[in-house]
Amino acid sequence: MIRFVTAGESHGKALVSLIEGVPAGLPLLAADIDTQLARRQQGYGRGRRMQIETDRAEFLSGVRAGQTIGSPIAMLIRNSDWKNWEAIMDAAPRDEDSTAEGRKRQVTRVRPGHADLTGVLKYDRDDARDILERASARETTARVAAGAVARRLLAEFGVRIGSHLVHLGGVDATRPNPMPTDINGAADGSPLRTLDAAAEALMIARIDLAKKEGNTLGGICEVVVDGLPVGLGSHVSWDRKLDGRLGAALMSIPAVKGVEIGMGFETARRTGAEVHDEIEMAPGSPRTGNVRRVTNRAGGLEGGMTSGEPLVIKVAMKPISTLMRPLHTIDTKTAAPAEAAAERSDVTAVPAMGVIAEAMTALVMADAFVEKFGGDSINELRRNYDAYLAHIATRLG
Ligand code: EPS
Repeated sequence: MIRFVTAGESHGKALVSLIEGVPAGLPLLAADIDTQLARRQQGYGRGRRMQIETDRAEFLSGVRAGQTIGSPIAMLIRNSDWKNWEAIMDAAPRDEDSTAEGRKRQVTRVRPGHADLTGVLKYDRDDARDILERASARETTARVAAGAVARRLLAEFGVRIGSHLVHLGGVDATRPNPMPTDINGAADGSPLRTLDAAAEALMIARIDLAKKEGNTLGGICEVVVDGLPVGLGSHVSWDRKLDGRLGAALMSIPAVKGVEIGMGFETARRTGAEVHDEIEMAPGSPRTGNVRRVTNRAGGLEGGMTSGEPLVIKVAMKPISTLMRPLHTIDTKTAAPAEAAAERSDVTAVPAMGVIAEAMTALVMADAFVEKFGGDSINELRRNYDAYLAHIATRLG
């Protein structure tokens, strides 16, 4: 089983990512992680914080001489902004903590749509900073670091994960047909990670307008995974079905409010003949059992298992809840009406969300891969994988 946890506050000293269950013998370099961290930092519409940070991972454990050794892999990613926040965020008690005012930069004008208010009530805090420092997009850096390890594992077996932005702030992008084979190669060259240049120009204008108006924008990204073998996941129990596992992982990304697999919600509006993918033989495709689906409206999953067709998932993100022209709220210190807190904010982070969605997808699929093929080393995993493919290839035809 591959599992991971993250730790770290947005303006704390560092972020930590701990991933466990990765077999020994996987080639892994800090550059594999840093490449993905850099991709997450791109995207038109981010604020000044992104100019402060250049995220880099340092291995603390689990990797030796460029290979995993089977033990938990811990990674440290330092926050450059820490130097500006030490007095606010340091772990040791300070004199001002016992004064009536307390530490500076307290947040009590809680933001609608954010974890601020519910967090201070639930965790019994006076300063919403204790909540927002963790309920922050910054945490997703550590997810992308863990996801980069998962992605490296899947790459050993020819699995490729890409994403592109299909909607931003009311503007739809047209999906190219055919899709480029290297989706990220094309999408990463765009400031919004979209494959439709005309839509991109409109989206950029929307972002500029929202910035001027002190507003924020949401959007939708599509994740595509190629090269998966038939039969990851299972139909037999609710918690082994991949639709559910992917849904949970992707819905846990901050500000994500919806996930669709394949045709998603649209399937409910169509007839069976318009929804289900017809099956035909495809000799010479051992990875899929020598069959294929004529269409892929199911998005690569049938009965909670991979069909061998590309996995296609859409992930919807709401607009960021820090508005520079703030919404009405209350001050939790005085209970008086107030304008919500706003210091600096991103207008949108949807392009980055696509990279985070790739990471979460990689973690779920790497877990499903290790679950199916087992093995304490990459060599053992490969033997089991090859034996499965050799068997599957003899089943039909
Ligand atoms: C964030 C607010 C902004 C974002 C930040 C998440 O940071 P700051 O409050 O320092 O201006 O830029 O995102 C990141 C730093 C990141 O790495 O994604 C928030 O409140 O969630």
